[in-house]
Amino acid sequence: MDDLKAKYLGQIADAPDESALETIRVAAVGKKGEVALKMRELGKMTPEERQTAGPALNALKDEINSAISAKKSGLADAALDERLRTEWLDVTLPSRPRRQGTIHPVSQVTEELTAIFAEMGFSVAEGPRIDTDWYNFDALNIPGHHPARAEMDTFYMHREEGDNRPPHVLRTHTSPVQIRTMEERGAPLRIICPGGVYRADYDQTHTPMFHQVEGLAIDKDISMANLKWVLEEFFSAFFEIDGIKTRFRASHFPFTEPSAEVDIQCSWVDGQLRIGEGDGWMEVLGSGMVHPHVLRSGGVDPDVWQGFAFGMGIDRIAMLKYGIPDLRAFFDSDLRWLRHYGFASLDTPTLHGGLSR
Ligand code: 2NL
Repeated sequence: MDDLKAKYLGQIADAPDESALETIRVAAVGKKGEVALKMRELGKMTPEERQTAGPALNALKDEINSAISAKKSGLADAALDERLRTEWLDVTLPSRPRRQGTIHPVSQVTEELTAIFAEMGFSVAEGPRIDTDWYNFDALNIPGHHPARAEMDTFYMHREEGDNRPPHVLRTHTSPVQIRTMEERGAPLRIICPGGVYRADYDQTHTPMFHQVEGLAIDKDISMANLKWVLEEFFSAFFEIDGIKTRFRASHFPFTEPSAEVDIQCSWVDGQLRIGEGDGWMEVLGSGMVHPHVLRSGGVDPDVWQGFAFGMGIDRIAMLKYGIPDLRAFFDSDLRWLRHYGFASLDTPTLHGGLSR
């Protein structure tokens, strides 16, 4: 028995790894191991022999088991020490470069104009991009037969045969949001409605989705004079040029009466456009006094209230401000192009840096 003990404790001490230890454990104290074989021999012994051999075998078994588990944890400690010695991490290494996005010019311009109109008391109203043809057309004094309805190249939502819900369209302007806001909040009201709008049109100056901002001011004594002041104030702040002049030309829209198209002062120097100087004019928006039918559609009494409204393309004024030649570049482009026009990474604060007058 002492031989057995010396043999196995020696093997355990020399075991190089856990799997060698396991082989030793099976051979020594496994079900068919050497200690078990010896225990089977107890039956052949005299009671006196058994009295000493039995406990001794049990003690041997315990001793081998505890030698194995001590060796096991010794091996694990050694393995960990080895890893700690060889594996290391240089926490001073620079991180991997990450691709950085930039704010989109349309988003930036939307935030810029929102800040300017906010200073003049206009809050932002938003609404659905899919709306009924009533909100998009009828409420705006554009009846079913009106050519504007066809001219706008409207996207209509699909309807199954027998689906009798009112027709829904992708909004062709943000005016339906103005109608909804009139219904919800009533007069007086000062809002702008920026957002995406849709028309089936695609060429150098048209994309099927583009961005518009409409403005609406309703009160008891709002006039075209207020409209002119608000717009000149806006353009001076937006283009960062004091005292930009505007020119109003008589026009026609179904939703305003009278209506005016508005130009801003500009000049061309060496083929380059300069906003706010010289004696040229650049058309930038449509506007007018809200038609009484439209006020009534929004639940506002035209015998008590009156207001001005205007609409302009955000993409277009972004192109003018940042000198971007092709509208399609906005929607089919990459970061190199945006950097070319000076749009900084998102983590560079640019937002209201350009608004000082
Ligand atoms: C244009 C013309 C315009 C409006 C939009 C409007 C909205 C309501 C009532 C009356 Cl709720 N008018 N919006 C008015 C005049 C012109 O847009 O050429 N936009 C680019």
